[in-house]
Amino acid sequence: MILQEQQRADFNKKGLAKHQQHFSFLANKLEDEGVAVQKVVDKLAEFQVAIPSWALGAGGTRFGRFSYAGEPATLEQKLEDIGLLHSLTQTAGAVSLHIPWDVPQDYAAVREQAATLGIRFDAVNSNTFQDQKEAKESYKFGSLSNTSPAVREQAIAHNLEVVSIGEHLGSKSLTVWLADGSSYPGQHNFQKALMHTQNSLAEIYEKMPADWTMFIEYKPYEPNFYSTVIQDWGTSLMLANGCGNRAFTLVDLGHHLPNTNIEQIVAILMLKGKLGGFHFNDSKYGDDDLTVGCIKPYALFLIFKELVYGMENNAQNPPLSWMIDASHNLKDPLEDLIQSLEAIQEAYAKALLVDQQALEEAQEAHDVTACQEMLQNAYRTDVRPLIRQARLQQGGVLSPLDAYRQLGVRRQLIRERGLLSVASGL
Ligand code: LRH
Ligand code: MN
Repeated sequence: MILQEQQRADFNKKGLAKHQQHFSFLANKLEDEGVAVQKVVDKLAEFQVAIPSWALGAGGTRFGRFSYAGEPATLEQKLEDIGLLHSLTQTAGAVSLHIPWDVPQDYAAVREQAATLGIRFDAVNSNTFQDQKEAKESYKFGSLSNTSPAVREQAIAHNLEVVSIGEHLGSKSLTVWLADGSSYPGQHNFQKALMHTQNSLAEIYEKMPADWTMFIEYKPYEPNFYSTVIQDWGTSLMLANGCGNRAFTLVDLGHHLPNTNIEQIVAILMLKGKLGGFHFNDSKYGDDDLTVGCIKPYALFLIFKELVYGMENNAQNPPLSWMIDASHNLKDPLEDLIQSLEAIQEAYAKALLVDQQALEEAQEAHDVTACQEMLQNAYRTDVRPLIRQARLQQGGVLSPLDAYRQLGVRRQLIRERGLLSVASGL
């Protein structure tokens, strides 16, 4: 389903006057406080988040999966859905593919469709946490860290195949997440597992095109429940340093033990110039892959406060890859993604309101209360008129979720695809 320009304009007509009233009120207030409002709006307008190709259908858990009607059953239908998200929000102009869940059948056609929809190919993800039917070796006991050279070679070859698929689409980065680990004490030789992983990653890194980057994603547990080879940011950083200056860490918000100070990790990684990208989601307990900002919105704001500081002060850190990594067990996947995109833009907009210089002066003066108040004032600002203005500026709609519902998108998708179409992915 493609949304026509006129449909978006008609939809916006109703709310335009009220928006302009809200926007000018907020803009005047912020300008009085010294905020360059148009600069904030422009930054929001250029901010693009990659949509995970594996999260456009209903997700599931080991206790079951409840499919969602009208799911995209092909890569082409997934790109169509991302195109629709982008036409509504103007902030979803990229896709992150997961291989082999989304192997393009016709590269030229997929490239052309994506270009027409204004979607670029961000990082491609390898998958050595599931065995493929025709595979000679099994990843049951690990992949790049496996004690068996044959298994490691198979996993290395798969990662290089993923890179070549990405090359055909114009992607420039590979994301490696390993389920490798152990579930029982004594099962693993920790040192050998890490050395095999380092050497395997180095081999992939050496064979990647010279203009490609590697993102190494860490996770403390699941599917292994005693140890994970790449368990935390320090291990990911060490492995990235072991590969070279085109290897970086990837922070998935759900991959931290309870109460971990993720914003401090972000600050350290940016200072070291080794933060490559993000997988945005939210969680209450484990890697719950819930809608961004639905459980800990203040924590997300604090993370963006460090990202804004880093983007202004750490030229040594490359531009970041922004991606969502969520799983939709209960809600319409597209509505869930619209909510996540809104929450990400909101956290970013609030972080852009922080007067970094005034904050630094208060920090130097140990005026703790003033430091806290500056952050909370920014966080307590309703920035939604700024986000709407950025969308409007790019040709999007004022309220994507309302438009999605009022335009009956899901009903249309069900008419086109039927009730039983199932999307590949998690
Ligand atoms: C692992 C992970 C990783 C993906 C997978 C779909 O939990 O976050 O990023 O490969 O989810
Ligand atoms: Mn992830």
